[in-house]
Amino acid sequence: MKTAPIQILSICVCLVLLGCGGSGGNAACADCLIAGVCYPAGVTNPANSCLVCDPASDAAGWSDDDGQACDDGLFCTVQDACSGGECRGQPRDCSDGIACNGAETCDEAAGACAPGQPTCQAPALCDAASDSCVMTCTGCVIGAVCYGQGQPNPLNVCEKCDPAA
Ligand SMILES: [Ca+2]
Repeated sequence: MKTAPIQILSICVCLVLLGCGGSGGNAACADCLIAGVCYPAGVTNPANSCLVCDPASDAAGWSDDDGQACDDGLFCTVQDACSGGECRGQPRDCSDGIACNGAETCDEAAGACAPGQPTCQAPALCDAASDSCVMTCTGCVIGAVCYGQGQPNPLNVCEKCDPAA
């Protein structure tokens, strides 16, 4: 839908000088005139990095910038990319590779992977090193899982088992 040129002149706000006063189809805005603001081609939407000014596609609105890397701000997604004008990621794999301590899940609120429910029948413990159920543990018993001395926390490499501590 076209707006009368005199209105465009009065409401066109030039965010980036290069984008205004061109000789495109619109006398006041060479590239994209969106909600009264003139944007140069290639500029991304300040509110959504997956939308771009592409006058060849749409001179009066944002165009999808699919395939671009982006950041959806979520911990539980990885490899974020633009798709359909939105930033989407693949689910984060929280698995620690150990079966007997259960399946880890991703906790978006905590911004961390959360431990699973150990599968060994009490009083047996899940031995993290051998991934098997054991009756005795010489290291650290944490949440029904046995960790050997010096073994790192699968969910936090900055922590380790220290039975003396
Ligand atoms: Ca596991």
